[in-house]
Amino acid sequence: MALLIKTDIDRGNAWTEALNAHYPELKTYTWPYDGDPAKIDYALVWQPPKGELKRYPNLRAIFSVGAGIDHLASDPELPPNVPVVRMVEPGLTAGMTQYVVLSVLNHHRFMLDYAAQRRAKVWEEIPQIAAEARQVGMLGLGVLGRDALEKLRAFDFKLAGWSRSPKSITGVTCFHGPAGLDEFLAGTDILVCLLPLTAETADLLNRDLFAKLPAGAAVINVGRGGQLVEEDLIEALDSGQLSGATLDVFRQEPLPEDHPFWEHPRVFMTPHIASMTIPSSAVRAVVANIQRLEAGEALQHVVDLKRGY
Ligand code: NDP
Ligand code: OXD
Repeated sequence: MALLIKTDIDRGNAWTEALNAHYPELKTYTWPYDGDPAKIDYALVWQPPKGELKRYPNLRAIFSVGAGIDHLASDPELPPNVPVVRMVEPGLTAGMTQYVVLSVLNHHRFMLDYAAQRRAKVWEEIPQIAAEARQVGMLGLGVLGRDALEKLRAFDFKLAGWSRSPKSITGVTCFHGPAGLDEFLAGTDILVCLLPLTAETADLLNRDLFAKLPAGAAVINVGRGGQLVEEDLIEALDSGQLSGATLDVFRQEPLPEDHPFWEHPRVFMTPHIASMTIPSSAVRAVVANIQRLEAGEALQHVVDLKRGY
């Protein structure tokens, strides 16, 4: 039984160590792999080169290092009959919830304004708005969106969410489908995007959508860069329709040096770190799933590639 690891940055070693510690029977190889492709049973990958995974004829499952699987779904040569498993594990969820709560509070407490005032050496109070007078709206009520909303309840915001299928979540006004979007947006003061990137969600955060939010709303995008029309965001920020944006994901990553976001005073941004998979924690989810399959049980968190998530 062998697993091939292809991750970004230098997490290869951390994954190898974690897998060896939790599952010594599983042989691990790190990419690039020049052994016999037929020996590889499993792949644990982040952004593998297109066409790479079709080289392994005996793959039994492909595990995404991240929750998003757009990096796999966009491979036209992805082996069609191999299940793709997204990352669902408590560490990744906790990291995202921390980031979302932090970002919502940043906008709620006018931190972009206070940062600007500080640069200008201005000492001035901005009248505070009560949390219960603001609605946080979550695009995407999946594993990550729901956990963030649950933790946000502690602050007394009005909470709303939008998903593809109908949902019922205590304390959250739920909307769904294209027909439910406008009403959801009309009441949302701080919009968080935690949607997967699919044909339906690409370019969703655009001029028309911003115009449907109350004037002065804030936008937090932690889904995928392909969901945001960047020039429309700049226009909405410059006109005052939006008061600020927190961005963690971009159409091009790393963000090009000459991109206007770098200098924009109403943009707070981070380099796609909202939640990072930590091998020592996430290894349990991968090992448990392989053990399930080896025991003849069904894999958990297999994505529907036709749906795109
Ligand atoms: P899930 O698959 O658990 O949830 C996805 C949610 O999006 C579901 O509620 C789904 O609706 C909804 N959705 C999908 N398509 C549509 C649509 N067309 N219209 C309305 N709602 C839709 O995903 P996760 O919560 O685990 O992750 C969400 C995304 O977060 C990932 O795909 C990834 O892109 C991003 N992410 C970003 C990270 C970062 O560091 N920036 C880290 C981790 C994830 P329904 O419930 O009806 O199916
Ligand atoms: C993910 C990510 O999808 O880090 O997990 O973007």
